[in-house]
Amino acid sequence: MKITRVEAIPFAIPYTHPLRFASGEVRVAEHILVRVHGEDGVVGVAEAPPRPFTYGETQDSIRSIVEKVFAPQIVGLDILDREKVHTLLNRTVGNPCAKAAVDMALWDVIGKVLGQPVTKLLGGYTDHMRVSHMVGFDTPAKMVDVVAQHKERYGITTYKVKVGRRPFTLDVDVVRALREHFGDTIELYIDGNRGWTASEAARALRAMADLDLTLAEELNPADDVLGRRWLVQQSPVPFVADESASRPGEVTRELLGGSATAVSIKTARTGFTYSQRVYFECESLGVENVMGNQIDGQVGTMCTVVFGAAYRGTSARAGELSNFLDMSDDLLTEPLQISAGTLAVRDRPGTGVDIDEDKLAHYRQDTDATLTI
Ligand code: MUC
Ligand code: MG
Repeated sequence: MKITRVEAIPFAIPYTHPLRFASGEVRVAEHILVRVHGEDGVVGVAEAPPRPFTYGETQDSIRSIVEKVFAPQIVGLDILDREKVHTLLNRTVGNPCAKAAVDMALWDVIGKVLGQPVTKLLGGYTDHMRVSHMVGFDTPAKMVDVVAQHKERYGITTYKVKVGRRPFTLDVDVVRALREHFGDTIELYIDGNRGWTASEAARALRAMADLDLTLAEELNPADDVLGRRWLVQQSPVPFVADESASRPGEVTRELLGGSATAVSIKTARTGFTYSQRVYFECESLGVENVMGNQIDGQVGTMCTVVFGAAYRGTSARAGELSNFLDMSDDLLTEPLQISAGTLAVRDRPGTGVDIDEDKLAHYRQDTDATLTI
């Protein structure tokens, strides 16, 4: 079956609780819905969340590269010729979220055509994941409130706390307040989004030594090559590469260079195809993974759990699957449900999401229909 058409539809949905972190802030989900059409009217969907502060992509750049460069390259190819598709996409450097969305929408088409859930085509290890919730910058009292609400309402017991502020004691106070309030009923780990220097991060880790953190992510810039290695050597917990390892080659470089000891896999930037390559690479090297969140909406979150549930290693830890809860609405006919701290995959062909066309019509921003392919 051939690919007949690729659409890139910009939409905007406000957050009820904006997320603030060291490298930026998200108040409105200004994402792109990518649809890949196959013959016989089969349509696959995926979501691209632009993160200019991480990859340099914007909503306009994603839309433009998908419509003007990627669509003409892949229309006419067979849906199973994924290596040809990626060879063509990789003629353009960068643009990870745009490429990932095309890849995942294509996998959705493949699953629908084969009548199989994509999670089974990928690996089929389990049908759900435990959920980890990301908590953005705020005061200790407000962050305790956020955790209390998510624990009570959704049963979530793993939390990633955003750190990287100055002075670092602002964040240490938050983590301490969370540990004191919730005791050992929650798992806590931290993500600095490159906000601290190596020496600030080292002091912060020492100040939190008694707080039983399980992971530390991107506490300082990976470009501070020697500072990063020095920090990783003294980290008492696995040091997670997130934005510093957004493709397989970077994963190799960061791990072999001693600049990370665990890797965040984000389907939003490596799709299913390259997330598989990152996962297999980590598995071969004996390196742990966490399924990360690119502040995804529900389409993107479903893709994350579809991938994470597919493998033993990616489902071992709680995945970051809940930040869509902070959005005022979404695009699915059946919204995702987190209960007892878990999110399940759906036993249906493809990735298991159906777009509510009325909602898409309401939130889409391309009123000029001539701009879509
Ligand atoms: C994360 O893990 O860093 C925040 C910025 C970004 O690029 O992703 C999010 C979450
Ligand atoms: Mg991160």
